[in-house]
Amino acid sequence: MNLIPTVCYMFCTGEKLYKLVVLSIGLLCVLQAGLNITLRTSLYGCEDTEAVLKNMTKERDEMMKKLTTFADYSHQGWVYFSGSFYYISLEKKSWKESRSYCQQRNADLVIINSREEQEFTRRFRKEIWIGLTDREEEGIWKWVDGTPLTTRFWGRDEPNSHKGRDEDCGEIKFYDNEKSWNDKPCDIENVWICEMTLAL
Ligand code: 2F8
Ligand code: CA
Repeated sequence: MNLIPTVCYMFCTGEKLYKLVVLSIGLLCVLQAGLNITLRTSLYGCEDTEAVLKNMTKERDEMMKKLTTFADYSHQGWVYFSGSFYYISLEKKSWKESRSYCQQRNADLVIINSREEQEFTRRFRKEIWIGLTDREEEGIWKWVDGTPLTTRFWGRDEPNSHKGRDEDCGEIKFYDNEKSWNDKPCDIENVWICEMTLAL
């Protein structure tokens, strides 16, 4: 059967031609709508994949950074304990110089804010500078990050500004006792502990 004359017989005159045009437009619209939906779905899918990939890359980079920090500090003799790295010095310095040493290494003198951390620092059994001072205002003891003292481990009768001297810096002295802190003149030379808190 010859198709062209047949189709023409069905549609190519008057009202029939009009119907063919309307039908074609209708079909095109349906086709277009289908295409739009398909394209949108696949494009949104791409965006999602891209976002997931971006997130995974970010997480991987952060993890790598943490691992590198961990390796670097451990390699340089720092000890990890409960979310922080600690460095106990071999030499002795004044409180201020000790603090500078820590600050140059992205750390500060140790801030003791739990019994566990107190036990950890005490076990080194030395007279050690800690990050505690009342230099700004006599009698108002603050940690080096500006936070006030809440958990206290002062030794018996301490702090006492012994013999009326300025004892504005905190040390661990009576390490045989949990109550081991003492106030001492800041220019005396001690060993010290730095703390570098990890943002985990
Ligand atoms: O070196 C200062 C230090 O001297 C004494 O300890 C050995 C004082 N202790 C007492 O008086 C009990 C500390 O308070 C003082 O800081
Ligand atoms: Ca004292």
